[in-house]
Amino acid sequence: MISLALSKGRILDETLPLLEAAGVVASENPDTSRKLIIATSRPDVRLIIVRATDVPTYVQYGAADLGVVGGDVLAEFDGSGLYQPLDLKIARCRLMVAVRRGFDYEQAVRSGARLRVATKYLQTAREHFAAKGVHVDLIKLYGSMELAPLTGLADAIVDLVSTGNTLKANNLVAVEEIAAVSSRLVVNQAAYKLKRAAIQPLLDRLKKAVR
Ligand code: PRT
Ligand code: MG
Repeated sequence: MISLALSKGRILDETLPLLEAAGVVASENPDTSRKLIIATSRPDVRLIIVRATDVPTYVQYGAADLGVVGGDVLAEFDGSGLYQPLDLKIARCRLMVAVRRGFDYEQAVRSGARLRVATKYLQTAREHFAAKGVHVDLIKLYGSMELAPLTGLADAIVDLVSTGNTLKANNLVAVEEIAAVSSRLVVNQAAYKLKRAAIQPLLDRLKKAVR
């Protein structure tokens, strides 16, 4: 049996067509089903539905053999034992620094003032500002980062942007790109060795589906 960990929402929505192209069809719609383990048209492949940030953990411990996870989540994950053999090029977005419209970010950076930055991406944000030589106080949030500059909690946020509509609706502007983000297939290293005969053909078909 091969288990593939996925999160509901955009990753699931964009992974299902790739899986179908690779010959794996979910036996029911995971978006509407309350089941957390979903069978597929392949008796040896099942889907496990977990929170996006939990995907690497399931794969690290081998509770799932494979997973689909955003590069943003992987960059923050400090576990080990994951192969990343394939960029699925789905759920694409950009990790950006954003501020309230009218806040002079360039000036704040030039002046050497300490910036307060709210984000759920502490590790990535820390590395980014350290590389730029900007002093920051990072504030960890778990969601709705856009609210932080509007309420005075922070001068800036580090968050994902896809259409830009959320920033616009909240009178924020992106001032810097940190990274382009897409979702990748991750594989438990031990499973890759032990179940190679089953995993490798699936990987090859997914690779084709991505192209
Ligand atoms: O939402 P939840 O708390 O349940 O979990 P999650 O946010 O971890 O999961 P989910 O499904 O929202 O995101 C899963 C993955 O999708 C992320 O890890 C990213 O790799 C990827 N992805 C792609 C995005 C976006 N695009 C995106 N736009 N994840 C989140 N967003 C959010 C962003 O944080 C911001 O609040 O959408 C808002 C901005 O969108 P636009 O279109 O208005 O710019
Ligand atoms: Mg979300």
